[in-house]
Amino acid sequence: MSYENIIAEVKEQVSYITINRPKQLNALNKQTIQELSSAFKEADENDDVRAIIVTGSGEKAFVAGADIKEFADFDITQGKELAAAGQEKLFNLVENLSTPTIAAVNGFALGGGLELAMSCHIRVASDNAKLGLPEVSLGVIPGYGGTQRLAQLVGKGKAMEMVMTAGMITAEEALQWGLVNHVTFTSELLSKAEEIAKAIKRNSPVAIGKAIEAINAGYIDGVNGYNVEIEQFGLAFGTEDFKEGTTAFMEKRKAQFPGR
Ligand code: DAK
Repeated sequence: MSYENIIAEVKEQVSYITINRPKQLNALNKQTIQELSSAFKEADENDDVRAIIVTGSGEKAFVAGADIKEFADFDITQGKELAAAGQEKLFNLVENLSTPTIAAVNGFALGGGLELAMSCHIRVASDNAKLGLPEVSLGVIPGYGGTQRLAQLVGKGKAMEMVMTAGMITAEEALQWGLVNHVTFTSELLSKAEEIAKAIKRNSPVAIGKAIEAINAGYIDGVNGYNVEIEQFGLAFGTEDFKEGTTAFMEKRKAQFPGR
């Protein structure tokens, strides 16, 4: 599929999705959210793709937030509808993909940009990255899952402070707070994300999908994560990947997982 605001390509079983509006610091307008949604779905449905890396074009920003010019004149109903649609279409979609997603945060990750990074399963940041949820400085609150996912990642107290002050934290602080998994020099950001993707590629994609589902289940209200784990654990025994993984171990060779 061809896109206007993003670049999507697959190399060596990794899907690279690059948000490409550098003049607007890759701000997320409606069309970009739609394109990202399609690209993530397309990558997840491609059996050849074992990991997805999402990043921003240029050296300055991952994503500097939702496009302020677009939502400036919204009313209450539009705000609510668009938050619900956006969460469903992109942010919840990404969090629940069975293909691992890695955000390579190359600069500003603000508002909707940080919310996108937080929807991903893993985050790597360049040392010049600045992260924040500045929504209250505009008179709104984070609307793409930020109030929930930030508290899950850094704890309630730090989330409260970040949201209320609308301040930005550095990559190093984000690392200390557990908001990102790794910090690298800017020039090494993509290779660090690729190194993680490479390690993931060695393992069973079916088992990874089940593990993602079980981990996420613990954060869904009313769902018992342990029960989901038991269910998914049991189902794993019926997969070709399980047969291949155990056979390869006994034959002292590397497993070649069929992904079924
Ligand atoms: N939206 C639109 N344009 C943006 C933008 C954004 N979020 N961020 C930057 N730009 C544009 C600037 O307007 C500027 O465009 P020109 O003036 O050159 O045409 C260009 O990108 C370069 O930006 P600056 O000149 O400002 O660059 P600086 O290096 O001086 O500053 C900055 C970088 C990141 C500190 C600054 O650009 C900045 O403060 N940007 C805004 C950050 C921000 O507040 N982001 C929005 C967070 S709130 C919703 C759901 C969710 C949300 C909203 C609605 N609904 C469901 C309705 C979420 C909201 C947010 O994300």
